[in-house]
Amino acid sequence: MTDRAPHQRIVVLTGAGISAESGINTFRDNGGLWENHRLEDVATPEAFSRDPALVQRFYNLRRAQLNSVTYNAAHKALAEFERSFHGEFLLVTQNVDHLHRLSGSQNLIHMHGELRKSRCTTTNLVYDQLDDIDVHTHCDCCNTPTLRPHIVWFGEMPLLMDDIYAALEQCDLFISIGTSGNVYPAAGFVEVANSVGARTVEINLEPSRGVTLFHEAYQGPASVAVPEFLS
Ligand code: BJW
Repeated sequence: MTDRAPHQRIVVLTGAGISAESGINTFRDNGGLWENHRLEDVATPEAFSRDPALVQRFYNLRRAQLNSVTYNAAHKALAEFERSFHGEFLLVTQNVDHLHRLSGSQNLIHMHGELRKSRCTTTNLVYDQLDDIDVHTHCDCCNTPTLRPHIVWFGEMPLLMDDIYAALEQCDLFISIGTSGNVYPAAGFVEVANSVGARTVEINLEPSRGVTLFHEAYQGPASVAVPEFLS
């Protein structure tokens, strides 16, 4: 980033594209996750009420996949940048994997939840969850089989939105990495950043659906384009 100096408050949004080179499928590309499952069958609260075993199986498989993947050069570049940056830095990820945390990112919001967590549907208490959940798994808080994946499904409110909007409303640089811009409210963050006069930058394999909303756009694999942009 040639003119890093003027930026004091940076918000970065990441999506599935940043983890693609770590071996985690994206959602909407060829071979993406939704190809084998209808969205409505697995990623809505209604789906979970209708067939909790199917939904748990889908997430158990994805949770297990996390054991064999690690972060790539794009995650690492963001973590290193955060460590060396003296202003305010917030990384908001739509991803439910743990690769940003593993690479050392600190000020991090998982707005769509985390695969390695579960939540009690009665008390809303959140638990670390490294193993499978099945429909009989009990939570510790009320000891009933009411655990669900700690994932934000369609129709549910993403997490920590007040904190995210507060950062966006003050940022002077917004960078969107590896997201197709299909899912709201994340797809609208660029407009909030634009409205406060921030510089807005997209880094993606191809121009996203909302590319024209950004001041600058760079195309390429995240593992190359992100370190290059941040250097
Ligand atoms: C690379 C690369 C490489 C590949 N390098 N790049 C009509 C209009 C507007 C909104 C709505 C509407 N109808 C319904 C809604 C709301 C709905 C929504 O947006 N629906 C759309 C489908 C239209 N949204 C919601 O329901 C959200 N809640 C909500 O809105 O609450 C109300 C509210 C209002 C206002 C403020 C606050 C709240 C909840 C959304 C929950 C999303 N959940 C999911 C599933 C999680 C569960 C799971 O993981 O199984 O989250 S959907 C799925 O999409 C997942 C992702 O986080 C999300 C975004 O996908 P992402 O990351 O962009 O992935 P892809 O695959 O789409 O794109 C990857 C990109 O990477 C591509 O562009 C590639 O080119 C690129 N790429 N390789 C760089 N190597």
